[in-house]
Amino acid sequence: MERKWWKEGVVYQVYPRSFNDSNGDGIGDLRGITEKLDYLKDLGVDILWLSPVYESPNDDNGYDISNYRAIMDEFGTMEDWETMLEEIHKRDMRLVMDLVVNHTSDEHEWFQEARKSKDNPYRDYYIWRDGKDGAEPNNWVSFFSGSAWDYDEETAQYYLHLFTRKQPDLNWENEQVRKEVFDMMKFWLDKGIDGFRMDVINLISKTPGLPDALVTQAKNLYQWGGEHFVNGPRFMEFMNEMNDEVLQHYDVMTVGETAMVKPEDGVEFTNEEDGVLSMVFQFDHMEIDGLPGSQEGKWSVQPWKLSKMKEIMSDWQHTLNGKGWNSLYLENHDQPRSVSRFGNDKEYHKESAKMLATWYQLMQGTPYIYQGQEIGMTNVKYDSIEDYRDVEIHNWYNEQVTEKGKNKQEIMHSIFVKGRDNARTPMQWSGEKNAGFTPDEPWIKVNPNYTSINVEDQQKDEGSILNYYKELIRLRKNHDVLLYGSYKLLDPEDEQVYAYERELDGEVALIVANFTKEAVEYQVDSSFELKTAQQVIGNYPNEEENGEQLHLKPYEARVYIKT
Ligand code: ISL
Ligand code: CA
Repeated sequence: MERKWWKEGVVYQVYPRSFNDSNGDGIGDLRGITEKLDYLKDLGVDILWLSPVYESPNDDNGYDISNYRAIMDEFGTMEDWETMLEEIHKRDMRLVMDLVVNHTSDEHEWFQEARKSKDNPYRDYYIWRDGKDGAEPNNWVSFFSGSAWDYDEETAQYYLHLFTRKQPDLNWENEQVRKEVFDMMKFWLDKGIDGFRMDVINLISKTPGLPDALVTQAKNLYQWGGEHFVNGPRFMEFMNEMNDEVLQHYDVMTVGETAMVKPEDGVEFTNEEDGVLSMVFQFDHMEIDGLPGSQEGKWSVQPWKLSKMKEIMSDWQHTLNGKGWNSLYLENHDQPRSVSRFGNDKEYHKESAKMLATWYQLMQGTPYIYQGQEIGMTNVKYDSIEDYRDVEIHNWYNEQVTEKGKNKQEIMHSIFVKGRDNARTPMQWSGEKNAGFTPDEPWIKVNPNYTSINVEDQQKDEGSILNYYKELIRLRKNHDVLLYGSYKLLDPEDEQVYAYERELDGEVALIVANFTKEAVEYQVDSSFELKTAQQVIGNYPNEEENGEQLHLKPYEARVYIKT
């Protein structure tokens, strides 16, 4: 396995709108990020990934870009951005920018031109079709509810948008579009950035003719059309072109956000010989508490089993070992908070947050930390739908409650558990007003628990989640076995303890994590020989164990290394 800086580093995702407000307008900004670089350096972070900071009308908080080469006014200026980059590099950290090129904003100049007339030179930058029998060109459902098509009066045609109607899909079949995207990528790379996180990149190629999706949910008007755009026919061709034209000329990392891919796809996309990305974000473990197949499945709240989690994670670990490279994440700006989802955000808040960190960060791959995860920020419950800001949440609520008359409590419950705003509440810096995020009204309400969960308190507390993260990050970097070692799952059927081993050149690490609030006896596979190993980290004080039987406390995690 080739050594790479992006395999050894830890990535921290910043959602700029909610990170730190430097000028008191209630919105996080670039100067706010620069102010916190020492905090991030101290945490041990090597790479920063910024969610989009480009000019945008913010229908989808920056994932709808109206100018790829300009900074959003609310976030600051290009100069602020350049200062931030300089300060990042000064601290030996790197910057990864978000690349959103499946779609633009409808306010992008290209779309403004395109919609003017059928023979406008920009028309073919997007995907336009005539209606079919007085309705949409096909039956695809949008990721964010309703049809994936919108009718444009001006030219009496429909345009495709897999996300909101203000996010028209770019037509990647058009060579000119690809050239524009590649030029824009060079623009940022030449400014000195260190990589891209590529938004829904495996949706860029659509089946020619855009055929109807199979009707899988007859009760619904629109159908999930993934078979016609997930890893579409020309996806690899486009990515190879992007590599030839752009990426191979720079020392960068890339991470593709690729929903609905299997480990075999992960190998194809990330292998060292002819892969097209450094790594991908897979979603199998994020779908464990929903139903597969469509976006609607996400909103269904399902119980999950540890044995299933083992199957998913181990499948990715085994299949990519020695061939590709994994990303390791439990949270991002689209997902609920992991301590609320997989841990215990009540009496075992601290223990379970540390356990989860230990468990996922020591697998093979590059760990990602989402802002606030390092202090165990939790899900939020707003009383009123009005307090939510996310377009996906509002579309879902309107469709289900307003249009279909579904039970309001039930829909609000799904929003509490799965809604994206769980991750978007302001970063909790201190116990001061508005969590120290902003002096005035924040754009979205703070989570009221900021008085007990915040950075300032945790910095002072040696046993805090924050300090544990620091220790864990340092530990991983100091042991090659934790970076490059192989992965072996132990006890696949055990529903309480997730245990696995890493091995490199005879050195073995054992990671044990109790996922329950009960004390559990765990029998270690005797080939590990606990007696000869050393415990290197844990979320309770170290205990001398006799024999191969571990007495695990609620949500306890331990790591042993044997050389
Ligand atoms: O949000 C999701 C689960 O709730 C995902 O299905 C998400 O919509 C999908 O992973 C795509 O996400 C990315 O592209 C979207 C944007 O809204 C997300 O924030 C972004 O991460 C459209 O650009
Ligand atoms: Ca601001």
